[in-house]
Amino acid sequence: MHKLKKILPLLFLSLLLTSLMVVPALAQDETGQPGVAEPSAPTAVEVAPEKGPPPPAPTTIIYNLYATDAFIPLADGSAVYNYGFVGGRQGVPLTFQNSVTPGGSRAGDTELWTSFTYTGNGNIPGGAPAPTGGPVTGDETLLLGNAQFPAPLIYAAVGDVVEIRLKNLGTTLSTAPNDPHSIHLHGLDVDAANDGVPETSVGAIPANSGAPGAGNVIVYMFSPQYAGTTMWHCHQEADIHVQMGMYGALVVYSKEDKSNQYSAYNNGGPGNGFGGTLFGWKYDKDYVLLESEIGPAQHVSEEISGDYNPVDYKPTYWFLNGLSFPNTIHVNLPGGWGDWIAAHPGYDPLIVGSVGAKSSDGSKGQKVLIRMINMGYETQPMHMHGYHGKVIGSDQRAWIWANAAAKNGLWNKGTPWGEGMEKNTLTIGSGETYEWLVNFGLQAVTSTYPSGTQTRFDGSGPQSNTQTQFPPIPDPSGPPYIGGPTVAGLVGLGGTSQIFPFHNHDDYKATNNGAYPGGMFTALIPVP
Ligand SMILES: [Cu+2]
Repeated sequence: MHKLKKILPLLFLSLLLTSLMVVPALAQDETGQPGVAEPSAPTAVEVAPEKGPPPPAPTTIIYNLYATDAFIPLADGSAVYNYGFVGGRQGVPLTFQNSVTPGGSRAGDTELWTSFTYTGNGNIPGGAPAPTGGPVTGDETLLLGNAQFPAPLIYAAVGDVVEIRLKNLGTTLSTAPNDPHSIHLHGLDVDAANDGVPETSVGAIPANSGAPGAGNVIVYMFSPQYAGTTMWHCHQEADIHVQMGMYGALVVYSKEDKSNQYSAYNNGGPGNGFGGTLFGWKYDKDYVLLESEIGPAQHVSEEISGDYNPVDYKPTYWFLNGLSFPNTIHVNLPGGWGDWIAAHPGYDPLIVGSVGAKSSDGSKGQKVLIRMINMGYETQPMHMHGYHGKVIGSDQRAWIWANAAAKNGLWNKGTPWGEGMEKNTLTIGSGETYEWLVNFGLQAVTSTYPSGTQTRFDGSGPQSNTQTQFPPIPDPSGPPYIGGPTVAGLVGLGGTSQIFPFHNHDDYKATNNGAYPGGMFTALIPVP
């Protein structure tokens, strides 16, 4: 909470209203008629075609979400105080990670807790409860103090009507400020009423401090027009609340995508392997990869309602989907990987694709769509080994210009692999998204040196590993040598001998508070 900022919203609003007063004059064209069309309905769906059957009724999808706080476990065993959200789709069984109990010491007023006690997951079989006005009641008490990091993933399809109900449960830590919260639907082109910026939209929701009363539940609605990848976050004192962890991924599927069709056998959303089509490209499975980082000093300051200057930002932990290496590759998580992914569906950061499977586009090798989202405050150069991913879009729009359409029609057939906007390193700024499509058929599951090409040393120095006039290696009677590795057959994880790092190329960000490897580091794994 900013102390000084309490007066700023009023100042901002008065400036805004002053500037709006000149708009009608500017909007007149030469005929004196208003140059601005009537605003369309905020939740309009696709316009009916002139001929043919009427469009199907839009599906209404409800998310019941709650704002609160929690202590979050980090990969090096420390714990951080966060604000965040918990909840999910109405009617879908809800599993959430309970706040850990911080322990150990805090060396200074900028340091995190050095240890924690893991307290497992909570469950609500009937799904996230519909928020009630007034005090925290019923199943809502299970969610209080258990904010998730990242926030629950939201997904829907083009043309759906999405209703997000948000209740502010408040904080459990008595020393922390009991701040208002909001939801900003970043990149969804919603109208101002659903924009979630307290200074320009419906005000943020004050915390429920125990007294009965309305005003602590707010409903946002939107109907996405474009398939793509986006994000949502709190916009109350964004310099604080975003840093404190109040953000999540938001995926809009094409209407016919199987990944959007929730059922008993399909949990829906990213990571389920049902695939779909985006910007004309078919993909077999999709992953969300949400980049962010934290500077501990601000979290410690919020914990005690201290004063913190946000320009003193100094991050020391970096995350992919809220996890740092080695947790990103399912290792060392408190409670194990099963516990974590059950509480964070759609957020698996370990990317696996089949080399030999037939793709939905008819070719060999799975096409895996990585949905890059940067919700941190820094710019991140993310680098994949072993592949060049094809950038097919960014910020909810297709990049047709970057993957020139084949001659036989715009976008009916995309640029072949090996051409177009293919990159191994993608620099993503704060607030940006990219769709990065990887063809797993371009690597094998085995990794071998061709016969006779091992590195060798003949006494006068190292020799090229392509020379063949030397004895085979190993040859105990020959010259001394440095033998290179011989790799053959299927070894290692999941029947593959190939594991490709996928990491932040600002390599100090592949650490946990300076300990390498850690941070923004995961892997691409081709499997048979
Ligand atoms: Cu907030």
